[in-house]
Amino acid sequence: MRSACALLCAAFVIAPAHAQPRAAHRIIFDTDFALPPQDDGLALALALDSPELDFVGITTVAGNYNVARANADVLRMLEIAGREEIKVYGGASRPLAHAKDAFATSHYGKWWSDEPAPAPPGGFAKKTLEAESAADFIIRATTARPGDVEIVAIGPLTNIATAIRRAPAVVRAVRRIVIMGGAIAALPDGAGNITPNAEFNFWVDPEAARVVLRSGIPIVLSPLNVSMKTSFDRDSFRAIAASGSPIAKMIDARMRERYDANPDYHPHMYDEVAVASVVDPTLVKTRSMIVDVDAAPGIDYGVSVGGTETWPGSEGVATVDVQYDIDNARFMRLFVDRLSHRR
Ligand SMILES: [Ca+2]
Repeated sequence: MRSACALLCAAFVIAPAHAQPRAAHRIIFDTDFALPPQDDGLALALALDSPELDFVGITTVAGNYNVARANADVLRMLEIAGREEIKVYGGASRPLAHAKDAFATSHYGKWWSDEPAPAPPGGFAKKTLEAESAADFIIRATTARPGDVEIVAIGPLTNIATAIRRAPAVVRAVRRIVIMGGAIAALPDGAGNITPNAEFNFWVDPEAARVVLRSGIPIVLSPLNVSMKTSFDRDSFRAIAASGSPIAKMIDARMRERYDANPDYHPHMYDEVAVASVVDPTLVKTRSMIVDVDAAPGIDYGVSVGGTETWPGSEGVATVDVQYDIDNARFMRLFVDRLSHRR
């Protein structure tokens, strides 16, 4: 009996019945968050339902709305999902240099705004932000375990650029950054979505995008070229809505009107692709390219430029992995299955 007990006890210590396999990716989720239908909200839903991902923390940044809205919405989403254990660190309320102007205030995004956040559905969360800033958290979490932490960056890159400037050791410590940002004119579907050639996240903070792309950290770029090949159709929406989880109910309540009004409604997916490509890299095709961002004031402010060979002005620019194609049917199957808790 004694020896049997000793064996059982040893087995319990080594492999308790409730032990989970270690997630393949430990991530910091950096986001200009708002609840669905915004893509950040849908991307977080996908990430929360993907056991391949282990959240080191969530960091917020101004972009689609101001950082107050990002904080309020992400804290509430974690409560709805029952994931209050994930810590949230408030980030930059303004880009590094981009100033508010008439174009910004009359076009998409409220990164320049000081408005208080509206109450999310169900009211403001009881959960609160951590005291530490997003940039300081990124520095602490990445340098504590060099080579361990990946950043999934789906908003303007202000927090990450600030962390790099404040603590250059971050560059060697971050395993890689997967960025939703940019549009590559040299590849199909490479037009911009805020100015003719600039993608929104890079345009909000071109200086930050330039710092991050030139940092030397391994980078995967998920640009508009791949977003433009996706669609979230009504059948996929209905499958998620029918699953009845708290997050699915919230998505249903906030998106049903759009699908009811137009059966052909099929928005593109942006941040969701970045998350999905971490979960299953075979969903996308990727090529190596030299990519930089124009941060000079003028017609190309915030425009990403990518090429396969150096050209005058590109000397010393980093080479990154650029996603340029996606299997949308398989991507949407993953998205629907995860949000419907079928896996
Ligand atoms: Ca975003």
